[in-house]
This record gives sequence, C-alpha cells and structure tokens, in this order.
Amino acid sequence: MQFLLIFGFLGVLAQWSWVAGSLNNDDQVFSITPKTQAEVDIVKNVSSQYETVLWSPAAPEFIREEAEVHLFVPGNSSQAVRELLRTHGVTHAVLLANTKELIEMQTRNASTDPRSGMSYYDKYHSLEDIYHWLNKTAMENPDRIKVILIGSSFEKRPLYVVKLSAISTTNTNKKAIWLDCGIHAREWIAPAFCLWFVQYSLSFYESNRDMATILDNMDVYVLPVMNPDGYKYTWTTDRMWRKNRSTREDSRCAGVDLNRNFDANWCTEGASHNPCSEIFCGEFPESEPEASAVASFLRRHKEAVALYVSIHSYSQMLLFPYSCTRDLAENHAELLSMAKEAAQKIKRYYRNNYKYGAGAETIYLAPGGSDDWAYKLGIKYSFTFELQDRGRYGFLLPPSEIPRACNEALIALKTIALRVVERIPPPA
Ligand code: 9B3
Ligand code: ZN
Ligand code: ZN
Repeated sequence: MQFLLIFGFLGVLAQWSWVAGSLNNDDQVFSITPKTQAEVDIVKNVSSQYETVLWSPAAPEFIREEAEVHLFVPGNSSQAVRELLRTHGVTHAVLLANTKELIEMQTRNASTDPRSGMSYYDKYHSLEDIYHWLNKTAMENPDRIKVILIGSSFEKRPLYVVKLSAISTTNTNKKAIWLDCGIHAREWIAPAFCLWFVQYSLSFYESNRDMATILDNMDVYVLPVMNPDGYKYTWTTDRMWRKNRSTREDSRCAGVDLNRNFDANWCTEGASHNPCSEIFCGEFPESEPEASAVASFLRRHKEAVALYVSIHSYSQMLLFPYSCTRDLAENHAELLSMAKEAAQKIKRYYRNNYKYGAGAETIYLAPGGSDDWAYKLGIKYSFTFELQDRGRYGFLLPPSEIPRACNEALIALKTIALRVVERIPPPA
C-alpha cells in the first residue's frame, strides 16, 4: 500500500513536470521594458538570481527605466522567471521562442569548402574552419596577403592577423587600417564580417574605384577572431558566452571582458572587478593575452595605423571615442561627421538606421575599451561598429542576413576609410 502510494505520487510528479516542461522547455529571449525603479530592481534580480543571460544591456548595472532589456531565458528557468515577473506585474514579450532552431540553423553547413565561392561567406564558420580559410586564402594570394602571428590566446590558440596589400605600389607613405572582429565570442556576425571584408578586398580591388583608392594608400591588418577561445566555446558549449576563457585561482568564474581590459580609464564606472560579471575588467590592464597581443602590435605600428575599427554586434551603431568618459574627443566634430556620412550611406543604400556618436552618450559609459585605448595611443580615427540587428534576432542573426549586415558595415568602413585617406598628409 505504501509502495503504491509512493509510486502514485512519483507518477503524478513526473506527469506534472512533463506538462510544465512541455509548456515551455524551449530557451527563449524576453523583451522587458521596466517602467519604474522598482521594476528595474526586479529585472536586475531576475537576471542575477536565475540562470539567464543578459543580451542587452551587457550587464545588470546598465538596466534603466524605460530602456528595453533583452534577456535570454533557458528552458529550465523559464517557468520561474515568468512567475516572478507576473507576481510583480512586470510585463514581458517573447522576442524569440525558437532559439534551438536558430542555433541549429547557424551551425549547419558550417564546414563547406572555401572553394565553393561566394556562398562560403554567407554562413557562420567554426574556428577550425576559419583557420583553414585563412591558410588557404593566404596560399592562393601570396602577392596580396601575409599572415602575421601576433600572439596566442589564454588556451594557446594562435592569433593570426591577415595583412592585405595592393599588389604593387610605389607609395612610400603607406598608412594602415587595423580591423578586428570577434572580441566578444557570441557576436558571430563580427568574424563573418572580417572574412567578408578580406574576400571583398581581394575580389574588387580591380573593379571598385573606392577599394583601389583605399588599398593603394593603406594596408589593412585584419584580425578575424580576437577571442578564439571564447568563439570556440560558443560553438561547443555555450552559445551566449561573451568573454575570453581565462581562469584564475581565486574564482570559479571564467573569463575577462576583453573590451574592458584595455588601459583607458581601466575598471572605472561601467566595468566590474567581479570575475563572475560579464564586464569583468581582469586583474590589471592588458592582463589578458588577447588584449596584450593587440595592444603590443598596435604600439609597434602606431606610426602607420591611421584608422582603428573594431566590429561588434548587435544594435546598429557607429561609435567613436570616448566611451570611458563623457568628455568629448579632441576631434569629436570630425569623427561625428565621418560617422554621420557612413550612417547616411547605409540609410540610402540599405534603408537601415544606424545610430552614431561618442560611445558614452550613445550606449553607456564604459571604460577599458579597445577603441578608446587606440585613440589615446594616437590613432585619431577610431571606431566601434555594432552591426545588425536591433534585437529581432540579436546574437542569433540568421545566416540569410549575413550579406546585408556585412554590406552595411562594408559601406560604412569604405566611407570612413576614404575620408581618412584624404587626410593623410603628403610625404615630407
Ligand atoms: C564598449 C566600450 Cl568600453 C567601448 N570603448 N566601445 C564600445 C563598447 C560597446 C561594446 C561593449 O564592449 O559593451 C558593445 Se558589445
Ligand atoms: Zn561586443
Ligand atoms: Zn554589442
């Protein structure tokens, strides 16, 4: 009898959890706009107490009244999160209900052959695939591409930079563009853009006048994946991972936010000393091998590098210094007019809106970023692009959207690079 009772009870439990699970065992993304400070606090609590991942803003500190929050909610905490929101009268909308499908879509066809032409570039690729692509592209274009090893990641993966040049020029005053992608692991469109850009430069140097003007005057250093350990981790273990994968003895939490690890008002307001935070600044500036490799390379090449561009996603913004202070950059007006022209071009060609402005006033006060650091080093044209979209898919932008997202970024980059070329002083 007792046996039957227990058995029956277990049966009910199993059935109940089956029902609860099937109601919503999917990972979802919620959109929540807190209306009051009390609601702000509730949303902050939810994001820290449950196994959720903040998509936007990057950390709970930045949650504000009337500002939309995007929260990734794994299936197993979905019920609890929805209940908590409901009991406090905080409304939410489901932005994405099919994240599993979206993730599958993104990793399908991941290893097509680089020789399959343009279609290689409208897919996302695993880290191994990207290394393979890099080798192959370099071998096939020995007169245009050099591969430079600038360092290695925490887990000892190589950090390769592609140096793109025009075939032969007599230009003795050649400057350079630095382009890095994938500082943040989950922002997959970023590495996709670096590959897109390299391919575009190789294919259209002859036929596109702007591209020729740019490459005749500037070499381009492209770092396709600045955070290879994190990127790898998003393919194998956690699609929503942002930071690198460094570990330390004093914490169970892994990872430093590489875009808070540079020496620009390092770890002041807008970054965190807590290793478990998504915006953990690390132990000291350039404590991370990935940031240190980039900073060392730029220090060695600062005379040549005239334009610094870092690619992120999402939210469609063209940002420039400063993010680490509300002070205006010395050439703020010039940077603003470049960003404005780029945004207008995107609007004209693709009917898509990009916000532009200094980081601190356009998104949030954030110290330790690579663009601010490069600017302080003396690279007076320094930008961070946040590519598509504005939250419809967020970090899970479907592969079908890659071409448009990349073409938008390309037009912005070309516009700004041309303006920089015009400003290069003639050789003395
Ligand atoms: C942040 C900083 Cl610190 C910077 N200097 N420029 C841009 C950003 C925005 C990105 C970030 O790291 O949060 C957006 Se994903
Ligand atoms: Zn980012
Ligand atoms: Zn971002």
